[in-house]
Amino acid sequence: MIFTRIIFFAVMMMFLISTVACAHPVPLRGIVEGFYGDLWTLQDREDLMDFCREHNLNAYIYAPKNDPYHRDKWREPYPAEKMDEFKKLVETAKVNGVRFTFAVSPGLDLHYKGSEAEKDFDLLLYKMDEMYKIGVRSFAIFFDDLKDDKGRHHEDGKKQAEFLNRLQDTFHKMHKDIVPFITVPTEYFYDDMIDGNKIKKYTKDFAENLDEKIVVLYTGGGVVCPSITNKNLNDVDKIYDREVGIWWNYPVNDYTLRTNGGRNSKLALGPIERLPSQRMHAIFFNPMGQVQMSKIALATGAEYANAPDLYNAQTSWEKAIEEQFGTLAPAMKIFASHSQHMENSWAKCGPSDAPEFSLSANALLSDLRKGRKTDFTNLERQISEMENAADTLLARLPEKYLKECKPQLEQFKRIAQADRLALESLKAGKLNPQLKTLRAEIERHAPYAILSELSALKFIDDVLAVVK
Ligand code: 14T
Repeated sequence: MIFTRIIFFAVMMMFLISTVACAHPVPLRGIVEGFYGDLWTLQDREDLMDFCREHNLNAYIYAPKNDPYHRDKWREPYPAEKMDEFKKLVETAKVNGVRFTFAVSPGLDLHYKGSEAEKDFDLLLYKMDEMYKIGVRSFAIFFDDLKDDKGRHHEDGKKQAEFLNRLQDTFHKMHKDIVPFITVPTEYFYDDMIDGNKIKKYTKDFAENLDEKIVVLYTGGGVVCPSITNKNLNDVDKIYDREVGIWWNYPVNDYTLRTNGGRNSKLALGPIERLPSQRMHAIFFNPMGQVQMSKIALATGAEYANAPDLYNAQTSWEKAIEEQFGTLAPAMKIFASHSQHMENSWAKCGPSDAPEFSLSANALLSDLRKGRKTDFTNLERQISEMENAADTLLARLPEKYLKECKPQLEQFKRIAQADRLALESLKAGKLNPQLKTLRAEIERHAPYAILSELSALKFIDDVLAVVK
């Protein structure tokens, strides 16, 4: 009797698990090397292929904006030594179970009419055929970022779609074993596809004429945006009359200030979050130039893409850091928690930086303002942990990581030290003059390294505003 009950219970549980939270991986899931700035090296990419296998990611798109042969000089064929590199990479991808997609962005000056158009068509076909010869079976044509100085574009959706259809048809007649093309429209974020409640002409034309097999990627409501809901995704599925895919612009940081020796000043070290649980055709994460530091977000993205409805950003983030940093994980969690949120005038993505710190800091300041009993110990503990974390990481982080985050770690240490001086000044009711010097020092390094703007960094300025 008890035995049958156990069996019954087990079967019910399995049924519940399989219906309520069934893991349905996104069919195409991986990384798009699609950022501006210095390109990754062959070594970086091969390392990433390993990472993809380990994390069950099955796709990679080659689309670095600053590869001249990808965009600015797309008509020119790759030199022989570049083709050798591609050959190696395509083999590595295959060995690791990763679908390699070769992308071209011809939109800057592509011709759609007349003999010029025929020439362009043949050049593109030639370029793709060279890639076919070294084993590539998946291709993408991107039409993003074609706006002029006034933020307007002059693209014709119908012509683009017809061009793509014809290119795919012709290429498919040459090679039966290619998979459907992938594309990014010129209007690639939702707010740009609609005008009030009307679908804009370009998007309507592109969507209506595009071969139904072609995979369309879009970035969400904006280029870099905080979330995509199931409804958001559905709206775009409807426009394109297919299951579209997502090009997710996190942890990419190419839009933050670039004075850090060609690298960018803020690192996106948080988890992927706020993405749909509903079915989608594909998801590609656009990473940072800092390839190793990208792996925190990418590992969480992989968990998400493998089981969108089971995903928990916080636990996945902790697990990613533990796997990647071992004994240094506790220190890395503290540092990374201060460098998650990416925001400027047009971009916004990622969890708030160090929410616990800002909560404690704001509570402390408001207690002081209201003349209430204040507790300094909580913030004191957090600041000590920050200083220790910075020292530990600066001393013990392997070179491959340090190379990508040293300016930010040093800045983190300065901020923690300034936070300590700020707290002491608050306690004493009198400004420690060293705080101003250190604040100026932080400002001097800000173009190279920025973090915790609204949390640990803000606390310094908040204190400077109240203690004289
Ligand atoms: F293809 C698109 F989905 C896309 O995201 N395109 C670019 C991408 O290459 C870049 O890495 C990303 C983040 O900066 O955003 C797009 O590029 C932009 C978009 C802008 F609105 C760069 C500057 C902008 F002002």
